[in-house]
Amino acid sequence: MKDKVDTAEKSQNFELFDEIKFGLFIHWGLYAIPAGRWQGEYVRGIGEWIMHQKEIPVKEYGQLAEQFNPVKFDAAAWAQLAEDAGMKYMVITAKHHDGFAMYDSQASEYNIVSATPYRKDPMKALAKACSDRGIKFGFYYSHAQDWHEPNAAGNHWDFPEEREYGIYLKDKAIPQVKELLRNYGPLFLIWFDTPFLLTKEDAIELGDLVKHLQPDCIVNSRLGHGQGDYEQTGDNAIPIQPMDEKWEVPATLNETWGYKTDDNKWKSPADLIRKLVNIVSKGGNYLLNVGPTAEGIIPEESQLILRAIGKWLKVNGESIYGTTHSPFYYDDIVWRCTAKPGKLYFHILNWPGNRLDIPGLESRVTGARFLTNGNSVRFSQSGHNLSFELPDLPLDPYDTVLVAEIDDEVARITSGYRYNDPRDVIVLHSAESRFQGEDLLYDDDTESSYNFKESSEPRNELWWYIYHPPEGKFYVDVEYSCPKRDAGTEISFRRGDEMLIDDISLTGYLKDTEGKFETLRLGEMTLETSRKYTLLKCGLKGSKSVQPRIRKATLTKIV
Ligand code: JFZ
Repeated sequence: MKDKVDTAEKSQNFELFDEIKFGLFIHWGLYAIPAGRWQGEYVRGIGEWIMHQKEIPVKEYGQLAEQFNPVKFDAAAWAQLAEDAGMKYMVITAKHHDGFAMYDSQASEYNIVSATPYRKDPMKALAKACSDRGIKFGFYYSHAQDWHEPNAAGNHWDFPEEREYGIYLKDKAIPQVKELLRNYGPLFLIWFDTPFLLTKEDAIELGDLVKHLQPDCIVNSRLGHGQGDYEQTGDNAIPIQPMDEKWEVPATLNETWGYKTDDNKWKSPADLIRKLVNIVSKGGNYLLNVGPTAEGIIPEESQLILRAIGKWLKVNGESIYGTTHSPFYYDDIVWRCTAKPGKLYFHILNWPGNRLDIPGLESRVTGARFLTNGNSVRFSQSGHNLSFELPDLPLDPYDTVLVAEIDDEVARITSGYRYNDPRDVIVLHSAESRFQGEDLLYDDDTESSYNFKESSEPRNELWWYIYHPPEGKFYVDVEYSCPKRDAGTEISFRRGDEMLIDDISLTGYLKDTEGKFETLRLGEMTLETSRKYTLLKCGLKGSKSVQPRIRKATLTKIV
């Protein structure tokens, strides 16, 4: 990772970022007023994009400011929610793509203090409430897209002309980033986004500006052009194996970032806790989003979900905070592992019955217990095979954590089982994919996804992110089941790049599997190491009903 702002090693915040794992993302702005409806009509897509989606003129959208009066906003309550959820940092939209500053800005009149009846700066209160509770505080700042400005990226309906990004950068983005760094105390991080238009020099300039004003403040990689301190993936996109570099998954609780009245597709605490564990076990952080209303209220559902996660973390936090990623490669979805010096935490996500087998550990286990109740766990170890005796049922509905003490500070793993050992077979579990589209469902019993309804954008697909992909040619096999009436459904398996553009596509046709799961070879596909990651997508076409199921895809190296 050359070319990065070279401060990561020195930054205390970066070290801390790696320890604290779990944060609260907040998307709050004028878009909370329409809340996903415009002129009485439901608007598709993420709520904070409504201006873009409906191509609302600046003049018209700007009038929303006159109504923005979040009298119920309570900074202490928001920070308290983060604390209750077990979250250790908070990132809030200082200015999103709509260009409206949610803080007191001298650089632009288009801000909450100058342009709304509220007339106060909620960010001041929030920065303080977080600091009072020891929660690290940072800002999201849209540095490239600004639909209010003729020279920024994004607004082609008011400003169809050529733009000069440099003007916007100099007149608005840089002055505002300076304000944020100067007026809100020490910032933990700045979260830039969608780096369109800006050159590498622009990205370096902004990055340097942050480090100049606050050397310890960290910056995410959406600053652009390979700059920034750490990577982040897309919404709920989780890499399939552990990685050494630091990364973060920003994710929604429903399907929008900014508040939308009609979005009730809440994820369950179970799903989110498992994702948190999965992410942390692979070396990432989880930044979970809430979208407060225009009155300043965080939706009740979001609060309930977050507090349920916090309850689990109260008991099991030891296995999350301050841990390092799994030393093991993952072949299945039964368990995940986090580590501390002399300890391995096995997170049992899919109960395997009375025994948990872990292959590949060279270190000797000296003791094991469940985190939930402290009861010791019987185990046996011979060679590199370790087995734990388990009760019939999980002790925790989400994730039963088992702590094993080992006789090494850092676990020694058998060659071939290490997290970064190259593999000739890559298994892509449905359960580990990102569900793209709004309809997909998952069934625990058959470990398969279903409900691949025909839809336009976004399509219903499973997406897998393979970071550091091995090089070579692979057979692509898909394990699926399909009832008679859906026989003939087309299945596609596509390779995409970081810009989500497909460059290879394989297709096949499902047959009636008479209720069983079968494997279909779709063809051959090449993977290249040169990419940051390989994105693989699998979807169905022409499925009239919701019945075909996909359990997993397997890539097998052709030698
Ligand atoms: C961006 C924003 O456009 C969106 O409104 C929200 O703020 C979100 C957190 O970030 O959307 C993105 C940007 C990048 C990816 C996905 C969504 N990505 O790289 O997959």
